[in-house]
Amino acid sequence: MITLAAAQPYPYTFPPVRTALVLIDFQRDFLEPGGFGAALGNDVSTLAPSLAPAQALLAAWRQRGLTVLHTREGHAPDLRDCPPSKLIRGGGPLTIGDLGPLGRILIQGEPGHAIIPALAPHPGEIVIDKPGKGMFHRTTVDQELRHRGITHLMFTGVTTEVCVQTSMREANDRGYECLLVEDATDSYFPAFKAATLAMIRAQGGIVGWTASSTLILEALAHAH
Ligand code: C5J
Repeated sequence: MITLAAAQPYPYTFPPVRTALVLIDFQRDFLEPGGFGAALGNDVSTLAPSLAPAQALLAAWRQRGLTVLHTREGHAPDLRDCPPSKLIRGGGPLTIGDLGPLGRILIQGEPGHAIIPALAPHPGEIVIDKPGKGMFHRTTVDQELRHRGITHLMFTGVTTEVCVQTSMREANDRGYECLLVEDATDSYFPAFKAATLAMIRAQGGIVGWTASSTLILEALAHAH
């Protein structure tokens, strides 16, 4: 067991072999110009700071043979898994399924749907394709995690207040002990990221804990 004494709102204890590193939607569609995030009018450069901390955590998990879980938001090419309500959101010239500079927006198999090369999954890592914002909605992720004996989840990814927070809340309701890595997640709206971190820690950690990647990496390095 490892304890992060400086986690907020109070110390977080985790068993590394039962703790999955979760990387939410580090996809070209959210991080690069011409994708879904940009089509919604966002400045995608605001998501860049989280990449280096997420890479460092991924390397540490891989080095120790611990469980890694990647998610990708996207839809089948015929959009059968995309509710009409989601299709009409945004109001811009391009929507889900339309052809953009990164291929059809938010469609499985298109260039924009791929995870960025710096964080691309390795063979044996769990990859979950999800049609919604939350990773438990219409996926097998709960079975995959329970099958591996995972009880604790450390969340990274984009965007903080949308897919990351939704997935963390879903996991919290299912009994997983969840921690959001403060510097390994970003939002197009820095104020929304700050509010999400505050919401998670409030009321005695009502959704879970937060901690920096440095704190986690140092604790792992000193564990025996
Ligand atoms: C959004 C996500 N922001 N991955 N998706 O629509 O957070």
